[in-house]
Amino acid sequence: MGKLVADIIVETLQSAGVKHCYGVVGDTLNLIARSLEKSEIEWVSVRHEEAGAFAAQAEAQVADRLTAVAGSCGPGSLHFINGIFEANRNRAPVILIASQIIRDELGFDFIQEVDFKQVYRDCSVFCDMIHTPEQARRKTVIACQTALAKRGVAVLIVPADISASVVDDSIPYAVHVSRPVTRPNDADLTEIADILNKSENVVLYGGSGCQGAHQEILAVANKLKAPIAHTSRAKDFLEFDNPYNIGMTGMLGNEAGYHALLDCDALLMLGADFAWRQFYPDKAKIIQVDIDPTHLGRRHPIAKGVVGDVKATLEALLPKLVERSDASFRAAYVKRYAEYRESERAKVAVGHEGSIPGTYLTQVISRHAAEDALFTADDGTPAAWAYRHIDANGQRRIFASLLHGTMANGMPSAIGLQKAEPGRQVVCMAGDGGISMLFGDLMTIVQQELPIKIAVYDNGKLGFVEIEQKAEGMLDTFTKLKNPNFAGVARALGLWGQTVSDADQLEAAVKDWLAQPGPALLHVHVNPMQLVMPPFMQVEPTIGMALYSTRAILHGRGGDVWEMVRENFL
Ligand SMILES: Cc1ncc(C[n+]2csc(CCOP(=O)(O)OP(=O)(O)O)c2C)c(N)n1
Ligand SMILES: [Mg+2]
Repeated sequence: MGKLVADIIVETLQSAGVKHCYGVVGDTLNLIARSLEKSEIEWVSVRHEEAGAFAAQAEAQVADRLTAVAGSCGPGSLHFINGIFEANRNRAPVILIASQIIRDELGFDFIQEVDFKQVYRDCSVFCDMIHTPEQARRKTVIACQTALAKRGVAVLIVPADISASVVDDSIPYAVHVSRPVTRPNDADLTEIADILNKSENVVLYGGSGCQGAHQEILAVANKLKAPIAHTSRAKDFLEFDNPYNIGMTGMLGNEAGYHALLDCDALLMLGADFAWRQFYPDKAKIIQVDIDPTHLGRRHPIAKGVVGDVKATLEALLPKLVERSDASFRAAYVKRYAEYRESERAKVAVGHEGSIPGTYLTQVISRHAAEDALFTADDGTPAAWAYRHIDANGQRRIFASLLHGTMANGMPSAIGLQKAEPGRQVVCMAGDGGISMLFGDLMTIVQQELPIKIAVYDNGKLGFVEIEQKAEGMLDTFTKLKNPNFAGVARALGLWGQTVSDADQLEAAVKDWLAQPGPALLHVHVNPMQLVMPPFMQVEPTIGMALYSTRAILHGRGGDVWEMVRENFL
């Protein structure tokens, strides 16, 4: 008996583990929509496809399962693009069903014709069209399997006449996903152990590949008396219950993490692909362990690179390491980190005249949020504050756009997290620029009845960019935002909404906001001049700030300079 191709596609998605499909329906997608409606997959209508892709990648990451998005032909499926880049860079298994005009019209510049294969080639691990109805099951299977196995986005282009076809579907192609345990061979492990055993001061540097390897990393750090630095993406996995932690390096990092990496003799990089080359040591021997062979030595020259899961590799390496007794190197950096934390904590306080610095708001949120809360943070100052001031505890997770670096990721990613984890508290830290970019999807939150808690960090500007401009010695250019009362807008859309401008009222407002049973938006006027300070004072930004200050004063804006100095240094 024949079967409708739309049904075959949806059945295959379901068998591959898809629980939600995010998108906007339309013409070429209608038959697939009908099949989805009959299936166990839940359709989540979004207002902008980009938001759907952000949601899907967040769900795919937190639930570790394939998640779908689907769009109509032309602009419908094109709109996903930025979220698809985010998904693919985050190694989130996502499948995009990009419906297409009928095959007979392809290649003649038909209305809404877009060559999705060209468009999505650079942001996917699989991108192909179902060319004939007969290959529908096999191609959908291989799309799902590739997304899951290679961890990224599969784009499946489906012409409308193909979804409407009926074919014999008797060949049992099915999705197979295997999760092998990978570790380097014994000779490589011996070589690594030799380098580490002979080096005086060793630092461990963990990236997102350290998920699930907390115990093994601590065991290695214990034997080598090594401090543990980490990337932002590894904060969730390495900061908690870790007496050897020295925090992050990089622009969001701290001086202990930064200097330890530069001062060590051997650096053991574990599942870390940190992109900024200036933060790598030049004199140390670098050993890199990564599950992706293409990552080895691609940021900085290394002494030895091996392919493996961090957990399995360290388990096998441990017996080869010689236990040390001298922990003075580690102790020095752990102490430096503790002092940094203490001084940072002391700096984070109510601003002048009861104003609210973004850092202070973040600490208050961290104090009152649930122990197992899931956080999202918009690119911009919210992400910087989240990584510096949300306390990790092994249960909490932070999702920010660290690899793609896109604005507006926060609120829609929260949608995916809440769909995946209905019982957990989901908190979004949004920028005023970020939230406005995909504002329409606040309505998705209401329509889906998702109890997401959104804090809008309203500094009246594209703050992070303004900081960059000042560091380059520029006056702020095109960064001002004329904002509405976000709480009023939220209420008009059906969320709970409240505005806070006074630090005195912040604590109570945050508690009230987090206690709301439904979706709630807290609009907070934060200090507009707060700077994100790097872990060291570089010469260029310092000169840049001086130049900015001189120019601002010459343009009669001495008040702005005073405000900046007062918010950050006094
Ligand atoms: C889609 C996109 N457009 C532009 C940028 C450049 N950019 C990075 S951060 C930022 C400012 C974000 O402003 P806001 O959301 O208000 O956060 P703030 O830094 O002010 O707290 C901009 C414009 C980007 N990263 N992504
Ligand atoms: Mg802003």
